[in-house]
Amino acid sequence: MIELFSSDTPNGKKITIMLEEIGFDYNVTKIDLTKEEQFKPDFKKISPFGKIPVIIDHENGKSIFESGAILMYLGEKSNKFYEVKDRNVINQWLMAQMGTIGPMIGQHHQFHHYNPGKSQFGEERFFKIAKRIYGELDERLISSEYLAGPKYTIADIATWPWIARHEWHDIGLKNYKNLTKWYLEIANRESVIKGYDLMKNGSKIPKP
Ligand SMILES: N[C@@H](CCC(=O)N[C@@H](CS)C(=O)NCC(=O)O)C(=O)O
Repeated sequence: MIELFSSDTPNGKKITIMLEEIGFDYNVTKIDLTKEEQFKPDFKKISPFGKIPVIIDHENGKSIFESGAILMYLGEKSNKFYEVKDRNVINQWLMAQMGTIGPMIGQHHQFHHYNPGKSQFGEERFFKIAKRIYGELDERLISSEYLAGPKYTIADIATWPWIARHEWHDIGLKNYKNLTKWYLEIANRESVIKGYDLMKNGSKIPKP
């Protein structure tokens, strides 16, 4: 059984989607970031930076933090969505999500969605960067069905929940035809629908 420590955020949803996709038994222990539960000493023992998501694999007692590392671990353990022969390509797109897509769109959320009017520079900068990311993903998806090639992989699972916040972005997902096609195709997967509703409160995937 996998215990997932998480909150209802894109990084959290990556892992519930993966756990649903691979069919592992899991339960979610909710970490309330608004109550600063991420800073509790017991949680910091398994998450040194005080961030969700984290898993404990109760089969072997291992704990893993960082969503990319968790996806790699679950991909290796299940032998799904992370084929050994494709790992060089998958790793590049996974790292692009971890190093660029998530952090930059995360800043766009901070300036544009949560704190509009506080910094014109921040709003403009991260709007432009987020828009550029939409364009770059759209371009990649002209020649490739999924981010890392013809197969759905952990790179798609890592990236998709960030695009699922498209309503916050105000960039106009439907203007990006290839990205929209990819987004909707993944949005229709049974496991993605289930994993998206991490809190089991009937949360529905926003369609462009
Ligand atoms: N690179 C990390 C980022 C995790 C992250 O930023 N988690 C946020 C929620 S999405 C968090 O726990 N924030 C609480 C805090 O920083 O205090 C990962 O992908 O796991």
